[in-house]
Amino acid sequence: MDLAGKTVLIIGLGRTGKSVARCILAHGGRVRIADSQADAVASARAQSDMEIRSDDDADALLCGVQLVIPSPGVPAKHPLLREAGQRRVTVQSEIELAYQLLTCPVVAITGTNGKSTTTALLGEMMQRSGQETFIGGNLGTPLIDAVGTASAVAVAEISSFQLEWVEQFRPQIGVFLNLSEDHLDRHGSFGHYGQTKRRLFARQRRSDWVVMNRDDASVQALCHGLPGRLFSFGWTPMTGDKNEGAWVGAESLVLRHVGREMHYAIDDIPLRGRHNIANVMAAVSAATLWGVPPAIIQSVLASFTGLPHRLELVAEKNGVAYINDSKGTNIDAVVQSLNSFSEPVILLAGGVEKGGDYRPLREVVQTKVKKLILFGQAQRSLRAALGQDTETLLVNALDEAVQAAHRGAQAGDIVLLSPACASFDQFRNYAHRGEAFRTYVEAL
Ligand code: UMA
Repeated sequence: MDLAGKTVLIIGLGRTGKSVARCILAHGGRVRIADSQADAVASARAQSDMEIRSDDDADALLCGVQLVIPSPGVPAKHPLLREAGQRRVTVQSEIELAYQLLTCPVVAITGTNGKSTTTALLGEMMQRSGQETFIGGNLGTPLIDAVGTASAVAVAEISSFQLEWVEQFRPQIGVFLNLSEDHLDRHGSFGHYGQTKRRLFARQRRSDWVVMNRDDASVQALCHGLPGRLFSFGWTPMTGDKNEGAWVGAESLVLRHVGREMHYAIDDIPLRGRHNIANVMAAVSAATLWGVPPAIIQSVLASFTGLPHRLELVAEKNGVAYINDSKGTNIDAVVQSLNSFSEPVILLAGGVEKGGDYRPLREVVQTKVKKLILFGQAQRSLRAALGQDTETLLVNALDEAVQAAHRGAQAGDIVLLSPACASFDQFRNYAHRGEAFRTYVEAL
């Protein structure tokens, strides 16, 4: 992709937009940026000599533009994207542009839950094997930041939002972790959400790998007919010596590849929950296919303690553990998190709904949750769906939720923030919500 002299319109002035702007300028292109937030536009204009405008004047914004890069948070129905389509201006996602400019191979991880943990784990394995490894994507640092670095490989978490405008994007290894209802407000239906995820693998070649969760029926169905080679992980052993894959044996994680069987101790992995063992299987599979030596894989497994905001122990007070799982932003993530505990749980949930069906939470709430404390916009729908299954309390905000949990908790209980919703009604993002939870807990 030759950007020299081209005028590129970036939609969104967040992390992605800023990184894309830097990259285009570095490649000799001209940048125009549009954002829907008037105050963000005004303050950015004051600090930059780039052309930054509000997003309401399509004619002015698209005039002379050869390429449009929407940020992941910008939906395909955005008027500027529709107008760009009518004018036949090329639209590409940030990861597509990054892929076209990168000189190193990409390993990409997608799925509904566990992406960040798997990306961080796999990235560390590759890094420790001595390869200069970029680790980022939806995880936080946009993939385009890898362009122009000395990275030998880029390991990227990829969301469905980032896959809406890809054409050539082709990871040498793509990992498909799982699929459950999420982002239906954006994608319209579960079917469309799944098909968008599938685009990560659509351009792979026969020599590339698809690492897939064979226990997930939706993932299996979507992997049917892909061009890459399949390598699967799951809970049940693979039968027949010739079948390659990863599974959990009596005492260890077993991986069979090119006639070798490798065994990894899993009892001492410091990650909580069955879902995390699936993430570990995925990371170990991809690392093995990449050629990371088994000794390095084992040593990373023994030392990896997980990421912030995912089942993160914040404090223990009077025998009560306070756990920050602010990244539990969809229903299945909360089911998995609750299933990680045998102790009684006081669950703090709420925020902005994403269009999923809360019923899959009912059984686990009945068996694990002694009290449900609900806050934010979704609190009434959550109460309608789950209120009959356990004692339920509605509060205005997270600080009140933490205080109410503290009053009702006994030694041996878990207070878990795992909201099942997005954070944007009361917080900047899930990390901001998790940090607020930590602050409120520390103040108890
Ligand atoms: N904006 C508009 N018009 C719109 C929507 C947004 O102008 O219609 C503007 C906003 O005013 C704001 C900017 O766009 O100024 C924000 O862009 P963005 O929402 O795409 O956010 P970024 O800061 O670029 O962060 C994005 C990802 N955000 C989303 O997908 C919503 C980050 O994932 C990611 O870490 C980052 O790129 C780097 O790759 C966050 C996320 O919530 C963590 N992801 C979802 C998830 O994990 O479930 C997919």
